[in-house]
Amino acid sequence: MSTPHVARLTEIVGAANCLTGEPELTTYTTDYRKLYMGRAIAVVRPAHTSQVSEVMRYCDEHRIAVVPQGGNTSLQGGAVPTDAMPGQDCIVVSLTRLNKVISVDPVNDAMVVQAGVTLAAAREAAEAAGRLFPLRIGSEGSCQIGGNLSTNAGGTAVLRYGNMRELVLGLEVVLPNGDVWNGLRALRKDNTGYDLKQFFIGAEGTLGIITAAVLKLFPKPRSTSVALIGTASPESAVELLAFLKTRLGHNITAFELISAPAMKLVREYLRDNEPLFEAEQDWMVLIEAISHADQADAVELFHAALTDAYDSGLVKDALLGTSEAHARRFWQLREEISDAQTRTGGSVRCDISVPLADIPQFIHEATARVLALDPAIRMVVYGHMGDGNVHFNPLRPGTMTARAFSDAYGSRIAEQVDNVAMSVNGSISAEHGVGVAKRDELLNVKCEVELQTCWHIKRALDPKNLLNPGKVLPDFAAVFGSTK
Ligand code: LAC
Ligand code: ZN
Repeated sequence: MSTPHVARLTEIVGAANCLTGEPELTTYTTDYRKLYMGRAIAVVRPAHTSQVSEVMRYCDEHRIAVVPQGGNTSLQGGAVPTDAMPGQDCIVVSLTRLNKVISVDPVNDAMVVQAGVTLAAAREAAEAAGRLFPLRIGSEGSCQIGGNLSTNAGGTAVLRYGNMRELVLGLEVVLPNGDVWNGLRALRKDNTGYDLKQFFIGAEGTLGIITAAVLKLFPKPRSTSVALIGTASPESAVELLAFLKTRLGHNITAFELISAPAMKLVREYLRDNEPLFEAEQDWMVLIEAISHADQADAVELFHAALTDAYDSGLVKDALLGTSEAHARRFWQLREEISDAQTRTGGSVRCDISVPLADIPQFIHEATARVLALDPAIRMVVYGHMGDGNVHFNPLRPGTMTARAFSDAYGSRIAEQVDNVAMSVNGSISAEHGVGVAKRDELLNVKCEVELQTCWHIKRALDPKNLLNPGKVLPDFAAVFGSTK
């Protein structure tokens, strides 16, 4: 379909990159779990920042809504159109072609990449220069740096290196009116006023389109030790982490909790029939520690700490990642849980965080509430325990269809679990963002002052509400109690 808008957008990016036909449109307007979908008149794939700017300026003039999209791996429906603005034209702007690593500077420990560079490609570019870019998430082959920034991605190395927000020195952003802000500074100290880049990080594309970033690099560890351990309970896992911190300090990179049903599910999905632990373990933790010492010294320290933990009863059994293959298997078992769930269908995904010490209470209370609904629900519980972040994802009983489960329990489970998290001062979205999935719940968990301030920022930057409308912020009228 060629409308005047499509014709003009085609002039900017070329016919091959202004997609209006099927199946392309549906590919970009549907999230990868196929839970969220909306309509767009076109998918536009600019080749560089000035094209993003031209597209945005045109959309501003004509009040066309713009949904920025990276690798389309959002779990919250944040990167596809909704029908938030009925009757308004909408386009998806895919950043996929902005895929260049511009420079890597191992002296300043920084690299400049465009937004469409995949996380895996960014990590490889750092590695090639003898450095580490530490963000690590399961979707690294498809997710893109722009999306990682826009959602303030977390993952399995936050314990040591922080979230994406802490891994950025500078940004380039196209604003809703098409202006380009070049903030690609590579400074570790810069107190010249508001830290503007932080507004765009975690804003899920509602304030501007991130087109490039300066990322922080780190020394590559000389050695890495991995173990999969069995532990009696979430309580002993919390104690174990505290113990290991005293022994290994800041060098624990990952401390990932896995419940028995989560492990069972992922092993079935991967068809992993190799023996694991001798006895069934109710709770497991994947632990990774790095060191800048020699491998032999680092391993000795790691094993000595685990042996002492075993002697004091915090560890029931330990599988040491003594070879690359072992370590890879343990990591695969952890990282594929999410896809195993997607493939199985019928889970309620709650991405909560609570203060570390409250994790056991949260898990017990939330589990009791879910099992009270139906004791056959499978308690797929896993996540980044070292950050207080639990993916608490009850899975349908084997005898129930995904649809029947979601209809019967979906919203009740999410509400109950989120209530328990809030009762211990937690968050209902630790790392997956808000998108549309969690948007309206913010009305219950954030105060009026905070939500109104967020809307003031949104209005200042995007007065026509063109960028990713209907995402992140609850409806203006609901926040202000009127439509003024
Ligand atoms: C994970 C994703 C779902 O931790 O956040 O596997
Ligand atoms: Zn996660």
